[in-house]
Amino acid sequence: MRCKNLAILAIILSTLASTPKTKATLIHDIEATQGYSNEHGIRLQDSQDNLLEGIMPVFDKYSGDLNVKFKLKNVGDFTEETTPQGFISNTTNPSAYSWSHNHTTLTPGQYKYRERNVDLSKLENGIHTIRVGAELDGDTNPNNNYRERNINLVPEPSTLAFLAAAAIALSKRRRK
Ligand SMILES: [Ca+2]
Repeated sequence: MRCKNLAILAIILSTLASTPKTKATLIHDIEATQGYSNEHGIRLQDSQDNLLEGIMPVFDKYSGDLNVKFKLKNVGDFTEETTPQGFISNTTNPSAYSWSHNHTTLTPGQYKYRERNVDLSKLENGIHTIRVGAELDGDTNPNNNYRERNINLVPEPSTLAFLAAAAIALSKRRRK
């Protein structure tokens, strides 16, 4: 009986050894890296190179360009070509501002940083969403291609002071 069991075991082991292993499926996948930089995969700096921290940093839109930087990585198995992009939207204007980077080639495992200085002075005051990343036809995991981050654009302090002074002056004139 024991010999029979051993014989069966030998057959099973032999069968397992001769079974061809399944080849790993090769995929196309690029990603805007989540772990990069100070918030949500997007690094924001003002014109004095100060990092804008927090979930929704406040940016004086007249104080100079906003530097938007992100990391694009090829986490798939093929060399890929893509054109990274950036978009800025708000509740009233979904395409308030956009830009494209140079055409980019990424070999498997390779990453590149992309950055753009953006003039925000023409945008409305208020909350905007910055979205950066890249499209890739046939991407196995399209959910990681873009990252988003919000920013609150405010008028320059001197404008606020001017408006406050004008309001006070108007109020005094009405009292006379
Ligand atoms: Ca992807």
